[in-house]
Amino acid sequence: MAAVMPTSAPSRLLLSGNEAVARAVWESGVRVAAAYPGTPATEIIESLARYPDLHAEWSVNEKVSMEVALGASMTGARAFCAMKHVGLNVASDCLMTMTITGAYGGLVIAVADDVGMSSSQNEQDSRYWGRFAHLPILEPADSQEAYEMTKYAFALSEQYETPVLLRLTTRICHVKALVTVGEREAHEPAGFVKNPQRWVMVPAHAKARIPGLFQRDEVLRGVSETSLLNILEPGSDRRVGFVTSGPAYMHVKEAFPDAPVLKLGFSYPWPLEKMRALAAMCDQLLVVEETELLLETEIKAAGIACHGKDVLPRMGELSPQVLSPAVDRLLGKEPPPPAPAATPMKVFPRPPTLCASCPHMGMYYTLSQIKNIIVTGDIGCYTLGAGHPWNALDTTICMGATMGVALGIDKGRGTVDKNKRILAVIGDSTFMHMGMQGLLNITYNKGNITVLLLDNNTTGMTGGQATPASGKDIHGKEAPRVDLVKLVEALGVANEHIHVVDPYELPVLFKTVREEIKFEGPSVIIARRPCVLTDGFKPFRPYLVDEDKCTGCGNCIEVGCPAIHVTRRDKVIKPSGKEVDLAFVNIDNQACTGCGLCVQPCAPDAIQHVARHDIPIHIVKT
Ligand SMILES: Cc1ncc(C[n+]2csc(CCOP(=O)(O)OP(=O)(O)O)c2C)c(N)n1
Repeated sequence: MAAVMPTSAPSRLLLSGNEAVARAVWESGVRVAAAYPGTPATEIIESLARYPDLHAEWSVNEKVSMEVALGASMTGARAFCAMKHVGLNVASDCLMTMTITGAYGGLVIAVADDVGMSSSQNEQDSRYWGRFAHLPILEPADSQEAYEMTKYAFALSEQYETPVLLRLTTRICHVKALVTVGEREAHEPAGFVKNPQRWVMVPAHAKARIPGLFQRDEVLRGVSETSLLNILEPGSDRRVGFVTSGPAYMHVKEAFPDAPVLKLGFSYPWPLEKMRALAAMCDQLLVVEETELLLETEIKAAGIACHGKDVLPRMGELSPQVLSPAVDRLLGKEPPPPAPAATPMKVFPRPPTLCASCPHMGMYYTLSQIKNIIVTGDIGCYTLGAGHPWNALDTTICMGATMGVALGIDKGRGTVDKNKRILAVIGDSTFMHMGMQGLLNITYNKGNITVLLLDNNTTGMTGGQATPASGKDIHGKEAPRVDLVKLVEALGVANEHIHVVDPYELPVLFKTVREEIKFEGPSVIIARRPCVLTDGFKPFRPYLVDEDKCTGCGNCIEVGCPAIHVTRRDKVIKPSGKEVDLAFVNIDNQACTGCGLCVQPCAPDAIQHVARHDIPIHIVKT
């Protein structure tokens, strides 16, 4: 388990933006903090869980985490939830009504946009949610600001009874800097006060509160106008002035240190008078915002001329290298020719792939060998099954979509697909998050689908967080463990069509999948083996290849294990005249953990255990 955070203030700590937010949440006297993991926000709650005197939890999804935070806020406690950008889509049903009830105890929502899509299925601009939900948005530009703005957000939330959105991006979340910190302040909740007009959102009550929402917008506009978080830096080179927020501010300062800048820390509602003042002092205005053209559109609507996405890209980070040529164009300068590309270093291609011995490989190897199937996928490490060498997934949309999409294909298919079997793949954490409803929908609507539930006992993709199916809580302590077989049965799958299999046992896997796809109705195959990166995984003796026996057939390569490498290629002409490629292999026994998956398709029996004395020290766990 992670070390406990130092709580007495050493005054300066080296913190990532995520850790700085966590520190500020703790110092703000928050009692309840909830999240579902998602890059780049995951470490906020992981870090927070290491502080004392507050309840931190992994909720099953982002909507639930927001509801938990709201419930705590209703008692007057300070509350917090964190999520990645797509998580806010999931939580949005709560968000859009929570904005009407407002907050009682300070309520802050940290949302982290994956600008540049380092680990997400899409790129989204969460600033839309602030506008949509009439919520103030704060945007830090570094770790110190992440800390300070988080603290301010709780005060703002309580003063105006509004949830506050803290918009982070990957760069803020993960970059470390020194942060001056303080101590935890006591914050005792006043208690839940029954008030149906406020907390029971039936139409009559909600209608009465909506005008308050618009009034709050106006009040917050005034607050933003005078906020010290919105800084107008006059600069000396007045040819182009910049409007910017978040980490883009740092990029502007790096590229144009002498230019006037309006830095928006309180970025919504934004300060109109300060904007006018900036426009008046420079020849042209450039809005540097990641990623959509929100400010630009609103500034233009306010009658202030500006440039933005006419010269800047609408996706990815706006680094100094991106900004400089755009400003050259505004100034009528020919941008300098791009520097001659350095000869790229020859690097062996390393596409993302599953880990050596990943239990998901057994399932994907199986699927890759079965013809006439359509396989819907979902989000997790197992999304990599769409790639080489398995090419086993036909769809991937968003968390939990696999079963809805599978049912749609089942019900929508015509004669062309009539004889195809449909399978839906999902991971255990994703199943808990949003998958259960999809399965219930399949059983209720009599879908003809085989669900492959890949239970690796963790949330692998985001670094191995606990789930209700892992029997551990956020602190690594024992927690009630949901029984997936009983759960699946309760969702309407007949017991004889629920199987628990070991994904390392290929013959059993093949047989079970083949049998269940013949069945006309819903079935679930739970492939159970712990993720190789978690404590639950126990390695076996590694293997290597007897090169005298290897015939170069390449069957083992199709398993997809990165511990297998090709040592030599050749070609043979078969008696039929057909030319066949051969790939002779060996196994990196530093990486191999002895799962035995590659041994099973090896016809010449060339894969053998490493002799005991050759076992590398680092994989021998006690
Ligand atoms: C709405 C949403 N929330 C969070 C994430 C981040 N995320 C991606 S996959 C995943 C869960 C993966 O766990 P699991 O389903 O158990 O599969 P594994 O990675 O262990 O194979 C999470 C939390 C996301 N992409 N979308």
